[in-house]
Amino acid sequence: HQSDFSIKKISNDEVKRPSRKQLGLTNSLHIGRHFTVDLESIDVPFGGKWKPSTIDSSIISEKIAVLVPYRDREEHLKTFLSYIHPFLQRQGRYYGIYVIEQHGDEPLFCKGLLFNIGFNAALEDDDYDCFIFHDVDLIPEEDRNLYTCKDSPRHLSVAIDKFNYTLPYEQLFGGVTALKTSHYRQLNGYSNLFCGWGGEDDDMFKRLYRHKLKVSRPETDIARYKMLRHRQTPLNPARYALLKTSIKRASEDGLSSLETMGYQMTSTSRQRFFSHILVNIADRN
Ligand code: NGS
Repeated sequence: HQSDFSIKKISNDEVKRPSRKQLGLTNSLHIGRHFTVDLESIDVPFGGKWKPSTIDSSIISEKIAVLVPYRDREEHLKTFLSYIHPFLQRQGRYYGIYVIEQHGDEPLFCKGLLFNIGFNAALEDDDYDCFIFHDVDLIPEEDRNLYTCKDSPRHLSVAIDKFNYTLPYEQLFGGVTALKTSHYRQLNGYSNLFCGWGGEDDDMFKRLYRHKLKVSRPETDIARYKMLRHRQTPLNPARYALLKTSIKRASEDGLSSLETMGYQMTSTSRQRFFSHILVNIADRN
């Protein structure tokens, strides 16, 4: 089913968001040795949801939602969208792209909270079986890296050019991951408490451990990614302290505590290449 995903104005805050002109530019994009993609040439319905014209039941009938937490990275978002749509279409996936954008007074970027909000919003839009949690700065290089969920949660960004295509540490579960809807619920989603760079993915790894869910990974010659260059975003000063209480917090901090988090969903709308969830997060201090 396709539910109504119309704009629901909740607050009248002055909202700074990328203009359509900025997002739908006609110029071409280059990434290192990659070929060039022209965003205008991408054939996807308004709102960034797509399905193959004939669903071959021998392939996969799964519906996947790609969640992209976002703030203030227009160039990356354009590049990401220009690569991800053709990539998922070549894989013949039924998919929707959801960009969850943070605005408001909170100075730090609260990725886990945005993922949890995006998870609920995407499920209001369609009955997704599988979620891909995706950093906007990671571009998959190999079509064989199938965006799908399996019986184990999957870590997909195994080999990133920045780390010479090797895994920096065995417990890494950040960058790009794939989890079944049922697993994400079981895990109580991400912690809402990590704001600023680092740690929310390590906290998630501990949640997986707590539920005895083993991580699976594609081969390093397949799960290859290009990381787009950017300045280091402000670190989360509390991340190491928070990681000491991961297991204790897991059942109360996450999807189950979203309502207490003091954010406002400013709007949900269909943009040219994605569905947009705009969230106002107030300063926590
Ligand atoms: C760890 C961070 C993770 C992060 C990983 C790789 O140190 O959140 O580096 O980062 N953990 C803490 O800070 C506690 S990367 O270089 O890929 O951006 O994902």
